[in-house]
Amino acid sequence: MTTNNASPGLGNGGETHQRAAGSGDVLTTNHGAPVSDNQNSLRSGGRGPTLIEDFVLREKIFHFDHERIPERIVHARGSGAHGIFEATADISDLSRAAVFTKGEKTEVFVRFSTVAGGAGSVDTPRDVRGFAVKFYTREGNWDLVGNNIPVFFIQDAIKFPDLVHAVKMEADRGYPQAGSAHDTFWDWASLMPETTHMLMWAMSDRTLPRSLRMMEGFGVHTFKLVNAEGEARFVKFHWKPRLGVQSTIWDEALKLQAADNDYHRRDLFEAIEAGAFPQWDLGIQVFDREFADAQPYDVLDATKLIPEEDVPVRLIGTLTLNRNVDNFFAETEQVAFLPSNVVPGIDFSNDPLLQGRLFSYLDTQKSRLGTTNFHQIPINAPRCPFGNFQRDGMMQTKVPKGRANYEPNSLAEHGEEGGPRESPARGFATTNLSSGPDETGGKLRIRAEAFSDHYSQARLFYRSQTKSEQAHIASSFVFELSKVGHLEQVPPRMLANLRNVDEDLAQRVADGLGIELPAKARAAKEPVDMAPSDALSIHKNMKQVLEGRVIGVLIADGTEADELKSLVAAIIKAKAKAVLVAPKIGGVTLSDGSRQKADGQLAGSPSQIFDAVALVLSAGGCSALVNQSAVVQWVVDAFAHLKAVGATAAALPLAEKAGLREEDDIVGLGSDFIEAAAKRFYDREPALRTLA
Ligand code: HDD
Repeated sequence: MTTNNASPGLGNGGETHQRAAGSGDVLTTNHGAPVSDNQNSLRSGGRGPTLIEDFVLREKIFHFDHERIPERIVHARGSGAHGIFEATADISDLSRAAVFTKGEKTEVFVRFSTVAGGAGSVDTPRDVRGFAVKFYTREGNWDLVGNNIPVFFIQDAIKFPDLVHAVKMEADRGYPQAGSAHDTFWDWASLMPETTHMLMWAMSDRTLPRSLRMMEGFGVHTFKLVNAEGEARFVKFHWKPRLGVQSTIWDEALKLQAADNDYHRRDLFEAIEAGAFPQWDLGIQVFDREFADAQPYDVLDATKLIPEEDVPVRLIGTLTLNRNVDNFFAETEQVAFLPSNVVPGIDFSNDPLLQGRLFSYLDTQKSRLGTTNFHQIPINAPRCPFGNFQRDGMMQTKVPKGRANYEPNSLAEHGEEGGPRESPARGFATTNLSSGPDETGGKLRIRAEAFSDHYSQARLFYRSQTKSEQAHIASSFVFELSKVGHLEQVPPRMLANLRNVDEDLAQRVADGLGIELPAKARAAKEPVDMAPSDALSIHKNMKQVLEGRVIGVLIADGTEADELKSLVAAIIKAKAKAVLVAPKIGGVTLSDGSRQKADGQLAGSPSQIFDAVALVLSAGGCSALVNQSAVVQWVVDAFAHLKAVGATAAALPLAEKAGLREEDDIVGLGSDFIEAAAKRFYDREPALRTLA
């Protein structure tokens, strides 16, 4: 058969022949010539000019000069890992896709990302997170390119460039990096009422994930599932993290940016390296045309979600990330996700945002990866055989044999290879599932009337939150809008929109900014009250388990050896990680005279990188530290970030110096601490900081 389907070495979980390139004994040029000296260029005499004939030097510098490729236009900063998806339910009545066959295991590559910042920006800005999954199924690659938020800013792909221009650094000054708290974003957003629902999510703690391992993921759009009989149903995809959803709070996120630029990337890498493989369940919400017609919103509108109370999420498989990348550039940077990558049994809907994405992602790879043959890069190549008559192009690495580069052909009748043929039975076919009126008609640049309600679901989201979550949303609006220079125009326009969401919210933000509440914006369609959905709240669904968390344990000379040992054992038993922090990285001398090495030095391990802290100090250790402001700040921050603070009796003077009260604010180091460390104490917050 004459195909271009060879994908060398890919059968073995992404093992590539490229990897071998750096592993020989002898250093060579890219063309294989052994190199005798990698320290000195070729020159005339010891101090004379360098010679142009030095091909070793020229090739090395030439290659280095071209090492960078354009970063992604959005989602430039990301972290990836390999894993396995296992289908756990029989949904053959819904979809014929092999990836969903019960028991089927499919290799995956997942890349998480922030949206606005450049590739070198930090991990913890207030931002939406990308959650892109490439399934290497036996019927081709399926890419589910989603976010950690189930809705989007806009309804139509034609607005995407405006959204991205507005949110990224401003065109003239080149700042701010990785954040929406600036004029152009809020200028644009306040003029686009359809962004309001997504803004509620963006201003909530959803955009401050504690860990990539503790985020939900969503396919966002309505897709279709198609079974073997060709029957189609609508579907929304969800990823549910086994560790539960957990977020940081704003002050903590800000301090994390200073403490560790790579906070999320490091956390993911270290968890996988330690064998604590992150897991998510894949869930589906399946519904038909009848359900869609009965809703007060349009299921083709990506600014809308379907409450889980209306259509429960059914779990159908498990994703486990179990292998870090070998090479960041080759894998995480070069991976190319395409929403247009679907497989038979999964189909698109008419969502106009999705339809635009089907073009954009294929197109952008040519500019980012430089060639139409980007699918041959090992991380992108299907792991199943693939072949067609597409030929040539830059960086073609396949060597198709024979004359068959067109179809139909009758070469096989003459004893030659004829090449692959189309397969109506096995191939992908677009399936008709009417999604309601206005699907056909004259050619018009219009939006359906059903897309015109921009506020009801924003209200639904806000009213489904706890008091503390609502306060965080109001405070985020205040923070972001206070960074806007055009204070007379932009915040009032935003407040006018917010009045359609919730009057109390609008008033709180106006008060927080210290400005008058403007008249309510005229709504294209009057919002309706939807029944609150508990599933939309993080706090109402928090899993209070220690698994996957990191506990900072402060030690000093004289720390009781047994106390430390039993605390660390209890933390490990609860499947969390204990990080020993000491004034010096070389460690401390414990009460029994033994030396204990530290995992982190105090100044380099501020308490914001931990989920809870324990002060395991002797009286001597405590008095040596109690007057050091950095140590006191360590405790102040942990408490202010609503974390459990545990202490030995001898460490109480330090906790008290940090303003904590023995009775109410400090826990002993036994089982109470293990239980408390799994929580966040949101009820503590109003006494600690002013929230809008
Ligand atoms: Fe997008 C990247 C998610 C709308 C155009 N997008 C990108 C990535 C994610 C998303 C997770 C990073 C993929 C990776 O890790 O490589 N994008 C979304 C979601 C959307 C969405 C959930 C709405 C539901 N995107 C969207 C629209 C357009 C784009 C409407 C264009 C019309 N997105 C792109 C892009 C990127 C991208 C410019 C940059 C790099 C890439 O595609 O491969 O083409």
